[in-house]
Amino acid sequence: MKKIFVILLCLRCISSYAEDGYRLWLRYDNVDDAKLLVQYQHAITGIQLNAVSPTLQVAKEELIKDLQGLLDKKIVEQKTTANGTIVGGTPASSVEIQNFFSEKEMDGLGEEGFIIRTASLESKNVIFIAAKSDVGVLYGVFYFLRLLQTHQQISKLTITSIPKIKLRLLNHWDNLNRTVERGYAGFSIWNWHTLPDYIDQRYIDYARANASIGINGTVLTNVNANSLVLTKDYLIKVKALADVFRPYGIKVYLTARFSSPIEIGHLETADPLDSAVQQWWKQKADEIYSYIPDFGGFLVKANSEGQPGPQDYGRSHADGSNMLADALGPHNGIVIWRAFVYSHETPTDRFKQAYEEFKPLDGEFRKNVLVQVKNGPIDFQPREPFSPLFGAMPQTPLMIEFQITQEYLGQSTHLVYEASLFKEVLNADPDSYRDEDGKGSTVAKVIDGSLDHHELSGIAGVSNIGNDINWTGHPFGQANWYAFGRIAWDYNLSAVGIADEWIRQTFSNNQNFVNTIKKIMIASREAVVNYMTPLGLHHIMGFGNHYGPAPWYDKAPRADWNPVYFHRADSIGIGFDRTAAGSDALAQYKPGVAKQFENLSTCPEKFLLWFHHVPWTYKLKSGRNLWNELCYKYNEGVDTARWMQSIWEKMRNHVDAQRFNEVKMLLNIQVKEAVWWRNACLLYFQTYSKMPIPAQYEKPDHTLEYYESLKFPYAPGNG
Ligand code: GCW
Repeated sequence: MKKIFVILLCLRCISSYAEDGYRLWLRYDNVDDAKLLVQYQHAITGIQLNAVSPTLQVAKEELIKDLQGLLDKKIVEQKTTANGTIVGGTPASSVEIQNFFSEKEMDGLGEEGFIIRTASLESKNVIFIAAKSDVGVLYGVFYFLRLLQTHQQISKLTITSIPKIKLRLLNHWDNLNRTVERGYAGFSIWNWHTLPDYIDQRYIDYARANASIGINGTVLTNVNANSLVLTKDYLIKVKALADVFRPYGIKVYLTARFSSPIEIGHLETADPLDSAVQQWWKQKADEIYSYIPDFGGFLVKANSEGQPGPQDYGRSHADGSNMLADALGPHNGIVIWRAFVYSHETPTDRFKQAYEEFKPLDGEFRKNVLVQVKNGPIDFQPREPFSPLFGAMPQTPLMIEFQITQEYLGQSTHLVYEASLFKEVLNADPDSYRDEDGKGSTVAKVIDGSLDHHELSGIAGVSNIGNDINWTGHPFGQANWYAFGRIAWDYNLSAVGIADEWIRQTFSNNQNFVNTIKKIMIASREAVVNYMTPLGLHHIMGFGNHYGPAPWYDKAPRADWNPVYFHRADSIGIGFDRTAAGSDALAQYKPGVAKQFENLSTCPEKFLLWFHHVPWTYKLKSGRNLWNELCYKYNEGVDTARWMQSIWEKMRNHVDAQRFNEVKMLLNIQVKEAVWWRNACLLYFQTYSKMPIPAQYEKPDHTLEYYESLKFPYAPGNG
């Protein structure tokens, strides 16, 4: 007995000291504030949750297990309601809930919302976690657990929470051979080889983590798709994953390679207007639904970067997506068709191509098609203005696609908190965005369907998850996964507020620690913009692997893959003229936005070089000329990275040794690379500006030739 006790004690020591990050924000360790712990222990005496479905079973197990961890006491099931009972369920599973809540109140919660409320039931103080649907209860349970993990008061709770956006999806760019395109956290977590017979515990923990933040769908495979995943051998594996995820409210989606009828169906064409092709997809859909009755649908990248598509047959994106939509429609499946297209042949500004391609198709898509648009017009740069498509297709439900994986944001070695980026786009230009609708017509309201009255609505994040022990490579990468889910549920949450909850759950509730780390996280997004692409520079990274700076690069097989195409530096100035005098991309925005951006003096300086070719001597608001401002910004970025590094050093006592050291080493890399970006970019741009780097700034410690000579043949993420 004594021996067992000692072993248990040791296990606890290990788990509280050797933190490898695997537990994410779902740690549920003892509440370490003694006073609060006693309060919680009194407030919660047991649970009543009738586990009549797999989802309610999961909710109940989660509640029992996690409360036990948090409260350091055994959580019992109470047959009769007592003071401190948590009463969880739906009107169908719980008489108490059916009696207490009106039908109207429950209906108002929709398919996923929930209520958490302290109330008096037969003169006992209880805590209700109630929903109309089982998954709503699960979401409520996770929300409630979060309150305890973040040390909130729970004596008077009146919470009603309903997601604003219907489809909240992760997009995995995972290949069947387990490499991950733009994945920086190891290999794919889907072990296709051992599926369907072996269910890795990670699949279950993945589902828990997603459910805890309200993510309700996952696209398992890369948009650069492999048609094999649609063969029976793989569909059986997909079914096994769908079965694991179902209780957690997560639907499975697949990417559909447009040429599949040829590759695996042995047809001669994939023409969407060919009846044999249409029939093939119908049968394929029937087959998929025979395995996975709640299959979500297809995500498609077509006629983009070499992928096959309807244009190969002279058909439009609408023809292609509608054909798939017709196959999935009878099963309530949907098609998510990506607008990330730009063609080899088209010589126009790449910025303009998605809009030119898709805007004319507005109104031509089936009801079960969503068009998925990247947040910005180019490609997930550290900062992009919002895509003009968000104002241009009122008859089509548009999904927004963010990239959680940090392809252009330091990959998995830089601490960059992306909530600020997500929020910036979703809140974009409320006043001027849509003149006819006036104030408040934000991108978020396009996305949630409210502005144009769409039933379907969706938001996607390209996953940063891999099989690294801590899931995301960088311990702070977890915060971006977390923030994506939280914002997808409620885009009104603030970046600071989300950081606050994440830090408390992931590390510690120590107020000093929480406040300090929040500052780092919030500063980190602007820092990466500054040390990589200040003032609206974009797409100046290394070719292929997208690692490190390469503003000089001009050897890509197509012009619009070259950094020089985007920055256009010359002896006069730098930046891409997208006004009427240049590519006129600005004309794609509503007049209010276009007007603001086209005028050099009203264009926000953060977007300056996105829209203007600006003379080196042009005076900015700071009083500095453009060259000096560039020097200033690059140095500011480096300074912020160093500041983050020094602040983290002071946090040693608040963090377990393992994660402390991991973050410390990564911050060292981040600082090194920030310096590299600054030096390489300034030295290169200086060859055009011909102006000195002002004396107050650190001088580059290498030559431009040195930076240009660096090669990284095995940098990760190329898939
Ligand atoms: O950002 C670019 C990436 C490609 C990616 C593509 C896309 C999946 O560099 O790796 O391909 O965008 O979004 O389709």
